[in-house]
Amino acid sequence: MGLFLLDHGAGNVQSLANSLTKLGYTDFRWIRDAQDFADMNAISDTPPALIFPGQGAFHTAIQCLHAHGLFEPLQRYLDSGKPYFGICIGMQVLFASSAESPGTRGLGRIPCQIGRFDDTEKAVPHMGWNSAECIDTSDPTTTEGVSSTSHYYFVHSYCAKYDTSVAAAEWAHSTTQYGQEVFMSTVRQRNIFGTQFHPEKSGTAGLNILKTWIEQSRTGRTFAPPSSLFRLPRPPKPIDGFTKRIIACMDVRANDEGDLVVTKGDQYDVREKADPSNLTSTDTATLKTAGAVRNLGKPVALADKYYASGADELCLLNITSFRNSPLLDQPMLAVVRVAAEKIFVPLTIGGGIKDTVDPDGTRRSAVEVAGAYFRAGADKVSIGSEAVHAVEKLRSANGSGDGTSAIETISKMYGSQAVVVSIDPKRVYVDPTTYDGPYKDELVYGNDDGPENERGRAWWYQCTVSGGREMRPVSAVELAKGVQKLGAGEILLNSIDRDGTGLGFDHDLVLMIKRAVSIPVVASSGAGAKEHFVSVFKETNVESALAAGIFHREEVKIEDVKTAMQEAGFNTRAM
Ligand code: 1PR
Repeated sequence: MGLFLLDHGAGNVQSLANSLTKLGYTDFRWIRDAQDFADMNAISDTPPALIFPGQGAFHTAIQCLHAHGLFEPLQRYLDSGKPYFGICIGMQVLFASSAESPGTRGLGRIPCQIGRFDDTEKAVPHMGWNSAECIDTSDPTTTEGVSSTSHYYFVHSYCAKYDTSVAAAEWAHSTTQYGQEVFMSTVRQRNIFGTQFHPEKSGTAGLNILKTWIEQSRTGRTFAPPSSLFRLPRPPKPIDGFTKRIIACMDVRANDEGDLVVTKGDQYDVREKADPSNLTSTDTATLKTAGAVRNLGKPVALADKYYASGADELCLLNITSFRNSPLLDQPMLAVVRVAAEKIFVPLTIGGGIKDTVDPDGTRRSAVEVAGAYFRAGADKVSIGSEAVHAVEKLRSANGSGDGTSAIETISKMYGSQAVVVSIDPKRVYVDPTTYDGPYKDELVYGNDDGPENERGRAWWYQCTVSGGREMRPVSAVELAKGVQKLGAGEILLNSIDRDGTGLGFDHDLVLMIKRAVSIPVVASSGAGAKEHFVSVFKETNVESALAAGIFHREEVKIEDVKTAMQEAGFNTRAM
């Protein structure tokens, strides 16, 4: 069997290539234009099998298929009866149309329209790990390796609702519940199979699906005609398998020797401090390390370790990107490339996602910089300082984006699910009896049972840029609302006051931002114990929580956090 991957030009296809390499299928070829399709039979001495991976907007995918001359050859390929596996957008294009792009016609294989998730009672996009339950489990050769005891990684705002009264339900192979909505998580009929989730980002469970499909395609599938495949779909079981995500974050920068290391700050200060009470005039070792950048390990080795111990997602932040960071000189690109070859859960890369200029004077747009990270294997990019500047501009333009910000250009090209905004808020303490500033409605009052330095005080959350070095006249709430409007798909919510303190997440801040937006939020900064994860999930209903220091110093293991969450009744991802 010849294995082919369709690259329509606007998706992250590197992750799939890495997964296949990991599984030992290194002899795949890319299909990028009509000629590649025409050559398919000639260059393959055995029957072909085609995978179409991708993410992003429906109209972008269809437009790209047309623009590269791929639409008609793909239709003919599907007609030929040869095996096809569509992933995420590669599954959605099989449908007649999508509410995401009225007027754009899909491949029309599945006779219904893709709809949007309802965001009144849950965050949209549906981002994270969920279960998938096969409609018919009686014949193990038709499950394609999809197991109801596993979790798979989803990231999408539009879905094929599961409705047994319409003909499209014949295509349902497995269903998934998100909130109160049930949708088709996999479709299958004759030679065509598709997953709404990303098997290439779903750890071992996802790799198993890819392997099962390739092996079945290789040994020759027998495809029953549609009529005999049709079984009356039974009503889906109301199982909400959606899990809370645990994210391990690595702040990366060059140390004083020029080596790229994972560091970790206290309230964003990443340099070792000398404890004067321990210093003597002869204590040269302590004097030497004082002021040095803290070194907690190598980025790829740590990423590998966290993947193996069950992290649901990993985040790599280049924390010195506020300096000039030309695309040609981004050491993080190499880190991402190597990490993505070993890690099969989502990878977010942040720092320096902005318009930049190479040393030779070549201008690089933020979308080009992001594209370089996606091609290296990143799944999402995280934008910090530029997001603040974009919302300031949005405010001065009376709330309308002009389409030029990094958030807008990247989400248009790669989909909003690929754009995370990292917020670095810092508390501004005020006297509530005299405060007359614009953020009166956003004041928070310290609890009597909270940390000592907060009791009896009031504050609002001000946004910063350049890693907390500069305060900007924007509140965290204003920023969150603004970036959602501009097209961000997720918020990574840090807290400079809590970072590295181990006091627990800032629940007031998390609740405030959760209420302000309908996109998923990641609670970050301050985790000091496994109980802190349980309490932030219980008290704020946030979708995911991130920690750095306690994982790097091995004070708490990811496995321990997940056990505590299960004991508290939360769904967690099965490895
Ligand atoms: O502004 O788009 O170039 O992005 C820069 C990125 O680098 C931003 O995401 C910003 O948050 C991050 N950053 C910049 N300086 C620092 C610093 O620490 N000096 N790190 C920094 C932000 C915060 C979290 C940390 C959590 C959890 N780090 O990443 O991992 O607070 O820590 P904890 O569990 O140990 O408390 P741009």
